[in-house]
Amino acid sequence: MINLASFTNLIAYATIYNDAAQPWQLGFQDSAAPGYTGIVTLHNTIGFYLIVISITVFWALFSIIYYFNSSKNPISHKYLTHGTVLELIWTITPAFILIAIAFPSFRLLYLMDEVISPTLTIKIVGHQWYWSYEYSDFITETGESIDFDSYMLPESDLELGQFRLLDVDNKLIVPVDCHIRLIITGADVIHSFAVPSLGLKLDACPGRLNQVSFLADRTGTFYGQCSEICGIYHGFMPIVVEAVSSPDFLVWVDSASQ
Ligand SMILES: [Cu+2]
Repeated sequence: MINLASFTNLIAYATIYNDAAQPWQLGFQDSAAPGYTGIVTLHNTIGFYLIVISITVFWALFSIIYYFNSSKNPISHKYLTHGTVLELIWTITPAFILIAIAFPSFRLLYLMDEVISPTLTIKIVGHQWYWSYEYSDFITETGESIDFDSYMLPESDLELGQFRLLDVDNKLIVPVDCHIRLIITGADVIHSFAVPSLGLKLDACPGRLNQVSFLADRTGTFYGQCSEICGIYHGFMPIVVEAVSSPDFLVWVDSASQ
Protein backbone atom coordinates (compact mmCIF):
# COMPACT_ATOMS: atom_id res chain seq x y z
CA MET A 1 0.00 0.00 0.00
CA ILE A 2 1.50 3.33 -1.04
CA ASN A 3 0.56 6.45 0.86
CA LEU A 4 1.35 10.00 -0.18
CA ALA A 5 4.36 10.36 2.16
CA SER A 6 6.17 7.32 0.77
CA PHE A 7 5.24 8.43 -2.75
CA THR A 8 6.89 11.85 -2.29
CA ASN A 9 9.87 10.08 -0.67
CA LEU A 10 10.20 7.86 -3.71
CA ILE A 11 10.13 10.84 -6.05
CA ALA A 12 12.76 12.58 -3.90
CA TYR A 13 14.98 9.50 -3.94
CA ALA A 14 14.46 9.13 -7.67
CA THR A 15 15.88 12.60 -8.26
CA ILE A 16 18.67 12.14 -5.70
CA TYR A 17 19.91 8.80 -7.01
CA ASN A 18 19.36 9.50 -10.70
CA ASP A 19 20.91 12.22 -12.81
CA ALA A 20 18.02 13.68 -14.74
CA ALA A 21 16.86 17.23 -15.27
CA GLN A 22 14.53 18.46 -12.55
CA PRO A 23 11.31 20.42 -13.17
CA TRP A 24 12.08 24.13 -13.61
CA GLN A 25 15.79 23.49 -13.27
CA LEU A 26 17.92 26.52 -14.22
CA GLY A 27 21.51 25.43 -13.58
CA PHE A 28 23.51 22.52 -14.91
CA GLN A 29 23.08 18.92 -13.85
CA ASP A 30 25.69 17.53 -11.46
CA SER A 31 28.81 16.41 -13.23
CA ALA A 32 29.71 12.73 -13.38
CA ALA A 33 32.70 12.97 -15.72
CA PRO A 34 35.95 15.00 -15.74
CA GLY A 35 35.10 16.30 -19.22
CA TYR A 36 31.83 17.75 -18.02
CA THR A 37 33.48 19.28 -14.95
CA GLY A 38 35.83 21.00 -17.43
CA ILE A 39 32.89 22.27 -19.48
CA VAL A 40 31.20 23.75 -16.39
CA THR A 41 34.47 25.37 -15.27
CA LEU A 42 34.95 26.89 -18.74
CA HIS A 43 31.38 28.17 -18.65
CA ASN A 44 32.05 29.86 -15.30
CA THR A 45 35.36 31.32 -16.57
CA ILE A 46 33.68 32.83 -19.63
CA GLY A 47 30.77 33.95 -17.43
CA PHE A 48 33.26 36.00 -15.39
CA TYR A 49 34.48 37.83 -18.51
CA LEU A 50 30.88 38.28 -19.62
CA ILE A 51 29.95 40.04 -16.37
CA VAL A 52 33.05 42.31 -16.45
CA ILE A 53 32.45 43.23 -20.12
CA SER A 54 28.74 43.85 -19.58
CA ILE A 55 29.34 46.13 -16.59
CA THR A 56 32.09 48.07 -18.41
CA VAL A 57 30.11 48.54 -21.64
CA PHE A 58 26.87 49.53 -19.92
CA TRP A 59 28.70 51.90 -17.55
CA ALA A 60 30.36 53.61 -20.56
CA LEU A 61 27.10 53.69 -22.52
CA PHE A 62 24.95 55.13 -19.76
CA SER A 63 27.55 57.67 -18.62
CA ILE A 64 27.87 58.92 -22.23
CA ILE A 65 24.10 59.22 -22.53
CA TYR A 66 23.90 60.95 -19.14
CA TYR A 67 26.81 63.42 -19.41
CA PHE A 68 27.14 64.12 -23.12
CA ASN A 69 23.68 64.94 -24.40
CA SER A 70 22.57 68.13 -26.15
CA SER A 71 20.91 69.65 -23.08
CA LYS A 72 24.09 69.33 -20.99
CA ASN A 73 26.49 70.21 -23.83
CA PRO A 74 24.84 72.83 -26.04
CA ILE A 75 28.14 73.54 -27.86
CA SER A 76 29.49 70.49 -29.67
CA HIS A 77 33.14 70.12 -30.66
CA LYS A 78 33.47 70.41 -34.41
CA TYR A 79 36.93 68.74 -34.50
CA LEU A 80 36.41 66.11 -31.77
CA THR A 81 35.66 63.19 -34.11
CA HIS A 82 38.12 60.55 -32.95
CA GLY A 83 40.70 59.79 -30.29
CA THR A 84 43.60 57.55 -31.29
CA VAL A 85 44.55 56.52 -27.74
CA LEU A 86 40.97 55.65 -26.83
CA GLU A 87 40.48 53.65 -30.03
CA LEU A 88 43.74 51.76 -29.44
CA ILE A 89 42.57 50.86 -25.92
CA TRP A 90 39.16 49.62 -27.01
CA THR A 91 40.67 47.56 -29.82
CA ILE A 92 43.61 45.98 -28.02
CA THR A 93 41.81 45.20 -24.73
CA PRO A 94 39.11 43.01 -26.37
CA ALA A 95 41.87 41.23 -28.34
CA PHE A 96 43.58 40.24 -25.07
CA ILE A 97 40.25 39.19 -23.55
CA LEU A 98 39.59 36.97 -26.60
CA ILE A 99 43.02 35.36 -26.18
CA ALA A 100 42.33 34.82 -22.48
CA ILE A 101 39.09 33.03 -23.40
CA ALA A 102 40.60 31.10 -26.33
CA PHE A 103 43.38 29.41 -24.32
CA PRO A 104 41.23 27.52 -21.77
CA SER A 105 38.66 26.86 -24.50
CA PHE A 106 41.14 25.18 -26.89
CA ARG A 107 42.85 23.36 -24.03
CA LEU A 108 39.53 21.75 -23.04
CA LEU A 109 38.57 21.10 -26.67
CA TYR A 110 41.75 19.16 -27.44
CA LEU A 111 41.78 17.40 -24.04
CA MET A 112 38.30 16.05 -24.72
CA ASP A 113 39.17 15.17 -28.30
CA GLU A 114 41.99 12.84 -27.28
CA VAL A 115 41.14 9.14 -27.05
CA ILE A 116 44.10 7.12 -25.75
CA SER A 117 43.79 3.34 -25.30
CA PRO A 118 40.21 3.13 -24.03
CA THR A 119 39.19 0.23 -21.78
CA LEU A 120 36.05 -0.39 -23.74
CA THR A 121 34.52 0.57 -27.07
CA ILE A 122 30.79 0.74 -27.56
CA LYS A 123 29.11 1.30 -30.91
CA ILE A 124 25.94 3.34 -30.76
CA VAL A 125 23.46 3.50 -33.62
CA GLY A 126 20.58 5.97 -33.69
CA HIS A 127 17.40 4.71 -35.33
CA GLN A 128 13.96 6.18 -35.91
CA TRP A 129 13.16 6.08 -32.97
CA TYR A 130 15.37 4.14 -30.61
CA TRP A 131 19.05 3.58 -29.87
CA SER A 132 20.97 0.37 -30.33
CA TYR A 133 24.18 -0.48 -28.49
CA GLU A 134 26.90 -2.89 -29.53
CA TYR A 135 29.67 -4.14 -27.25
CA SER A 136 32.10 -5.54 -29.80
CA ASP A 137 34.81 -6.19 -27.18
CA PHE A 138 32.78 -9.11 -25.84
CA ILE A 139 31.16 -12.01 -27.64
CA THR A 140 28.15 -14.10 -26.81
CA GLU A 141 28.13 -17.89 -26.63
CA THR A 142 27.18 -17.98 -30.32
CA GLY A 143 30.25 -15.90 -31.18
CA GLU A 144 28.46 -12.65 -31.93
CA SER A 145 29.05 -9.33 -30.22
CA ILE A 146 26.68 -8.26 -27.46
CA ASP A 147 24.11 -5.93 -28.96
CA PHE A 148 20.65 -4.79 -27.98
CA ASP A 149 18.08 -2.08 -28.63
CA SER A 150 16.99 0.53 -26.13
CA TYR A 151 13.42 1.78 -26.33
CA MET A 152 11.63 4.34 -24.20
CA LEU A 153 9.23 2.85 -21.65
CA PRO A 154 5.62 3.73 -22.50
CA GLU A 155 3.74 5.55 -19.77
CA SER A 156 1.58 2.48 -19.07
CA ASP A 157 4.67 0.40 -18.20
CA LEU A 158 6.20 2.91 -15.79
CA GLU A 159 6.78 1.85 -12.21
CA LEU A 160 6.74 4.25 -9.29
CA GLY A 161 9.88 6.39 -9.28
CA GLN A 162 10.65 5.95 -12.98
CA PHE A 163 10.80 8.98 -15.23
CA ARG A 164 8.14 9.59 -17.83
CA LEU A 165 9.63 10.05 -21.34
CA LEU A 166 13.12 9.32 -19.93
CA ASP A 167 13.34 5.72 -18.75
CA VAL A 168 14.18 2.93 -21.18
CA ASP A 169 13.87 -0.85 -21.26
CA ASN A 170 17.58 -1.60 -21.79
CA LYS A 171 20.12 0.80 -20.31
CA LEU A 172 23.62 1.39 -21.60
CA ILE A 173 25.75 -0.23 -18.88
CA VAL A 174 29.31 1.03 -18.41
CA PRO A 175 32.00 0.41 -15.79
CA VAL A 176 32.87 3.35 -13.55
CA ASP A 177 36.37 4.95 -13.64
CA CYS A 178 37.18 3.48 -17.05
CA HIS A 179 37.96 5.31 -20.27
CA ILE A 180 35.15 4.45 -22.62
CA ARG A 181 35.13 5.14 -26.33
CA LEU A 182 31.83 5.62 -28.10
CA ILE A 183 31.55 5.14 -31.85
CA ILE A 184 28.35 6.81 -32.93
CA THR A 185 26.44 6.57 -36.20
CA GLY A 186 22.92 6.83 -37.55
CA ALA A 187 20.93 4.17 -39.39
CA ASP A 188 18.43 6.41 -41.17
CA VAL A 189 18.56 10.15 -40.41
CA ILE A 190 20.76 12.31 -38.20
CA HIS A 191 20.24 11.81 -34.47
CA SER A 192 22.33 13.14 -31.62
CA PHE A 193 23.52 11.16 -28.62
CA ALA A 194 23.48 13.49 -25.63
CA VAL A 195 23.89 12.87 -21.89
CA PRO A 196 24.41 16.18 -20.02
CA SER A 197 25.93 14.88 -16.77
CA LEU A 198 28.58 12.95 -18.72
CA GLY A 199 29.32 15.91 -21.00
CA LEU A 200 28.31 13.99 -24.11
CA LYS A 201 26.66 15.38 -27.21
CA LEU A 202 27.58 14.01 -30.60
CA ASP A 203 25.67 13.72 -33.87
CA ALA A 204 24.81 10.27 -35.16
CA CYS A 205 25.18 10.72 -38.92
CA PRO A 206 24.29 8.00 -41.42
CA GLY A 207 27.41 6.83 -43.29
CA ARG A 208 29.80 8.35 -40.80
CA LEU A 209 31.42 7.15 -37.60
CA ASN A 210 31.81 9.82 -34.95
CA GLN A 211 33.93 9.24 -31.90
CA VAL A 212 33.84 10.53 -28.32
CA SER A 213 35.21 9.28 -25.08
CA PHE A 214 34.21 9.74 -21.47
CA LEU A 215 34.99 8.49 -18.01
CA ALA A 216 32.21 8.17 -15.46
CA ASP A 217 33.80 9.20 -12.16
CA ARG A 218 30.94 7.93 -9.98
CA THR A 219 28.30 5.24 -10.19
CA GLY A 220 24.79 6.32 -11.03
CA THR A 221 22.11 6.49 -13.65
CA PHE A 222 22.47 9.30 -16.14
CA TYR A 223 19.66 10.45 -18.37
CA GLY A 224 19.85 12.07 -21.78
CA GLN A 225 17.80 12.58 -24.90
CA CYS A 226 18.21 12.55 -28.65
CA SER A 227 19.26 16.09 -29.47
CA GLU A 228 18.74 16.36 -33.21
CA ILE A 229 15.23 16.58 -34.62
CA CYS A 230 14.84 13.21 -36.32
CA GLY A 231 11.14 12.76 -36.98
CA ILE A 232 7.82 12.61 -35.18
CA TYR A 233 9.05 10.45 -32.30
CA HIS A 234 12.25 12.43 -31.76
CA GLY A 235 11.11 13.27 -28.24
CA PHE A 236 10.57 9.62 -27.44
CA MET A 237 14.02 8.10 -27.82
CA PRO A 238 15.75 8.91 -24.53
CA ILE A 239 19.15 7.65 -23.41
CA VAL A 240 19.92 6.05 -20.06
CA VAL A 241 23.53 5.33 -19.10
CA GLU A 242 24.14 3.36 -15.93
CA ALA A 243 27.65 3.44 -14.50
CA VAL A 244 28.33 0.45 -12.28
CA SER A 245 31.41 -0.88 -10.47
CA SER A 246 33.78 -3.04 -12.53
CA PRO A 247 32.76 -6.35 -10.81
CA ASP A 248 29.08 -5.49 -11.39
CA PHE A 249 29.89 -4.68 -15.00
CA LEU A 250 31.50 -8.09 -15.50
CA VAL A 251 28.46 -9.75 -13.94
CA TRP A 252 26.28 -7.83 -16.40
CA VAL A 253 28.51 -8.76 -19.38
CA ASP A 254 28.27 -12.39 -18.28
CA SER A 255 24.48 -12.27 -18.14
CA ALA A 256 24.23 -10.32 -21.42
CA SER A 257 26.40 -12.81 -23.27
CA GLN A 258 24.26 -15.82 -22.37
CU1 LIG B 1 16.03 12.69 -32.52
